[in-house]
Formats: sequence, structure tokens, C-alpha cells
Amino acid sequence: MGDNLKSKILNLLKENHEFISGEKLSDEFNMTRAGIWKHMKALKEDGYIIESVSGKGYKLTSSPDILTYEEIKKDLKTSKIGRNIYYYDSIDSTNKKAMDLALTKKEGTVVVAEEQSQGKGRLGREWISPKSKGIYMSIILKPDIEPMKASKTTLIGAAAVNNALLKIGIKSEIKWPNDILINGKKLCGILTEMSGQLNMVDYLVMGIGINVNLNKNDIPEELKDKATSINIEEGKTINRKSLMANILNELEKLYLDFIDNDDLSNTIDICRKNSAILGKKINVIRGKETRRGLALGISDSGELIVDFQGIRENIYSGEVSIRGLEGYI
Ligand code: BT5
Repeated sequence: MGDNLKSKILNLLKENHEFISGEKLSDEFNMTRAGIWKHMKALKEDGYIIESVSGKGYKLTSSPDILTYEEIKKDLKTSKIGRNIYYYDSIDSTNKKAMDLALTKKEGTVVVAEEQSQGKGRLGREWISPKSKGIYMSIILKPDIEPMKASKTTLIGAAAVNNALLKIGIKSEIKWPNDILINGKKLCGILTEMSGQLNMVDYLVMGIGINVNLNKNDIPEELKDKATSINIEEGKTINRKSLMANILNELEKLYLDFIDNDDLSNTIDICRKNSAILGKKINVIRGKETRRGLALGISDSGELIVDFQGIRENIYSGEVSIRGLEGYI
């Protein structure tokens, strides 16, 4: 209740560029002047700068760089993805939280955090998540599909990130199935987790981690040759709020194509056109086994087509890691 009122007050402050009197606010929300003052104090603690002048009232002069619904909704054009956001200043893992919430929350619910203490990569690996420098979010999806098809949603996520970056003039490459690279270094990773039965997915959680404004010092020594951020590559600070909203916008379009029309063609097209590995020699790592092959293409249903010494094989995502033979990718 308190939070709801706080966000209503915030909305009113955002809509008005002039001072609003304490009296008007207390009438509007049917609460005492002291009550209004308490909410203003809470907003200030969240990082909002609010001028208060006696006789004039309150005026919002600046908003913090945080990824709450209030802050991203201006740029959000979706109907369901991102319309319900759980925001955390700090959390262990947004994927873990989203998996816990998924059963009881609507499709499209997003969990986002400013930092993660136990950000997860695939296969028990770690995702470094320094505070307020990246976007760490998990989207709850409930597609009516078989578990075999679930890994395709990772490609939808990768295509959405690639498209959203292109919209702000940043060219990236997709390393099938779950990495986004700039200049051969990893900028974003996607981890899709699932809960389902033999023939039906109950829910999916698509976790997206993006290095946005990390500087060189934010990247641990052992990752320096394979990880990067938009800021490091482009030399400028990027607006995380609008990037997050744009990724959700792109994601919803591609996701609805997939579940409403069983159409993955736009996603596949983006993954092919912006691929970091097609035409290149790669190592395909499955468990302890590493095989060398040539990445030939991506099939219409999203598998990687690899030539292993003359024998073609379709590789399903989720079960392998891909390494380029030169450099990291
Ligand atoms: C991934 O795993 O790339 C999936 C990462 C998903 C992270 C998101 S953040 C929001 C959501 N909540 C979570 O808890 N997770 C998701 P994988 O392909 O296994 O890559 C992990 C490897 O990438 C690590 O072993 C490191 O080598 C490297 N790495 C770790 N942190 C990185 C970072 N911030 N940037 C680039 N590379 C990183």
C-alpha cells in the first residue's frame, strides 16, 4: 500500500514540471501534510532530488539511475513483458528469484537488480554483476510449448538484445546460442531455465546479463581478455533505463511471433545476419568431449549446423559450449 502511494506521488511529481503545493498533494491523496512529507523523504532516500520550498511546495528536479518500473515505463511499449517489475537494489540471483516467483506470477513479470552476489551463468558458472553498472534481469515466460522447444527462447533473447543495441547505434554479434559479443569479447550472456513436465513447459525464466557501463577495473583480471562492456568499447555512458525498456520491447515482438504464430523467422534471420561464428572453425564442447568443426549455418528451427570432417550435424542449444579457434569466440 505504502509503495503504491509513493509511486502515485512520484507520478504526479513527474507529470508536473512546476511546484505542487503540499496542500494539493494532501487533498489529492487524502492524507496529512506530515504523511506527504514522509513519502517525499522516502523518495529522496531512493535517490530522487526533490526541491521543497515553503509556501510553494514540492518539485522533482532529478531522478536516479535505477531500473524500477517507474523509471523505465516511459520507454516501454509492450503489452505484457515488463508490465510487472520486481526491483531489488541487491539480490543473490534474479534468475533464482524469478524461478521462485514464476508459479504465482503472470507471464512477462520481470525481476531486475542493481547487483547480484551470486549471478548465475550456465553449468554452474558465475556471472559477475557489479552494482548499477549493468542490466541483470530475468523474464518469466509461460509458453505453451514442449520442453524440446524451450531452448529456442534463448535465441529470441539474443536477437532482442542485438536489435535493441542496433537501435542505439551499436553493432554486436551473436555467438550462438547465448552470447552477445562486441569486437570478439563477451558483452552479454543469457541463461534460460525451465520447469516443466515431459510434454509441457510450466514456465521459463530467461535471464539476461549485460555489461553496460562497467569500466576496465570492474572486469576481473581473469576475464579481461574475453569480457567487455558497451562503455569500454564505445567510450560513452549508456542510458540503462532506455536500453532495458528497448530490450523488453524487442523481446515482446519476437516472442509473440513465436508463441502466437509459431514463427521464429525474424529471430533466426537476426541470429544468422549477426552471427559471430558462421563460416568459422569452432570447437563444440559437450561435457568432457571437444570436437572441431566448421559452423555452416543455423537451421530454420534454430539449431546450429556444423560440419565435422564432412559429416553434417545439427546441434541443439543448451547442451554445448562453442569456442572459436582464434581468440575467445
Ligand atoms: C552466461 O553463462 O553467459 C549466462 C549469463 C546470464 C546472466 C544473467 S544476469 C541476470 C540473470 N540472473 C542470473 O543469475 N543470471 C542471469 P555462460 O555462457 O556459462 O558464461 C559464463 C562465463 O562468462 C563465466 O564462466 C565467465 O567466464 C564469463 N563471465 C562471467 N561474468 C561475466 C560478465 N559480467 N561479462 C562477460 N563474461 C562474464
